[in-house]
Amino acid sequence: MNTPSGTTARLAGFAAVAVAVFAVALLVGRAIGPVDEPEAEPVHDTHGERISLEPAPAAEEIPGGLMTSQNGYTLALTENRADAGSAVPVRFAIIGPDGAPVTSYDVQHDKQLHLIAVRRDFSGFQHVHPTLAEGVWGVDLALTPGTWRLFADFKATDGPALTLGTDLEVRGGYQPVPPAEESRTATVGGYQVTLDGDLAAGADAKLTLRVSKDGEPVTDLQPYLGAYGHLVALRSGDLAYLHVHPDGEPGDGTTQPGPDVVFHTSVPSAGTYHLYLDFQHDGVVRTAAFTVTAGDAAGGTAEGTAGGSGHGEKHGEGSEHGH
Ligand SMILES: [Cu+2]
Repeated sequence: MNTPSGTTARLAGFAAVAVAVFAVALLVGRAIGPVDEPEAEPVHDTHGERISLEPAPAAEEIPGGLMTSQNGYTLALTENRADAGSAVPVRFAIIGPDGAPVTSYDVQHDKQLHLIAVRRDFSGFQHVHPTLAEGVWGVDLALTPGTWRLFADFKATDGPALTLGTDLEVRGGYQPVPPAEESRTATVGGYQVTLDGDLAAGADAKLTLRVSKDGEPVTDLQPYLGAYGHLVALRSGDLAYLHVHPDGEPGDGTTQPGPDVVFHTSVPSAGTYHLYLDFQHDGVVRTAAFTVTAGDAAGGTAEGTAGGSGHGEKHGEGSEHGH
């Protein structure tokens, strides 16, 4: 099967890939930065060869969470297998460029490290803040059987802001849930949250999340980790991770504590995204979940969204967790 010419073709293919990877590395090196900081405008090369109607190379917008190791830092679970349960201890370390667990972190959004855990079929989501003891982070997670993706969002002192991802296999009878339908209304703990706005690949999108309770707009949201809301977007398929913070900050004189929380974000490609909004009210942090489809860069809507918004019968799942 491996004829010499086939081998040559394959080698040529590898060379092309190597060049592409190198280009990606360059682009990432330039574009890298905290994914969660709202940028005034998306990073776009304005050199002549890129001013065209062709879609820009995807490499420009490589999101976080896809890699276990990056820039010399590695997310290492103490054990990558776990039992199911409502409070399963999970421990991990961030191994630094020197091969030792990182013990010094910069605080970002009130915490040294943010851990997001999501089952790969999107049937579970947790955003928690582990505690650090001698380089080892520990936290209890509520885990159901299946494969969970864990995202560690952190900045080691003197290191870059990173989001690393790794898988945790949870034992037991795994029942994958059906793919979520488009859903722009979430009900959680007596609250209803609606999502307005459309995602488009490579283009800035304004998303407005409105929180109400018993039919009344909630106008006294509480700051949670320095904002009235935190939005995590995960791409269907590979769980590429985007962490978005809203426009304005509590106490800045203009930002209202609800009912609307406004986000600006740009997703890297067309397709389905799962969005999770953390918000705090009456001392409890709740998570509202949505599923939306991003259109292509030209502003069109990807196929499969003919049902339109608000059509899905299946409302976003929600969760409550105290902090
Ligand atoms: Cu966090």
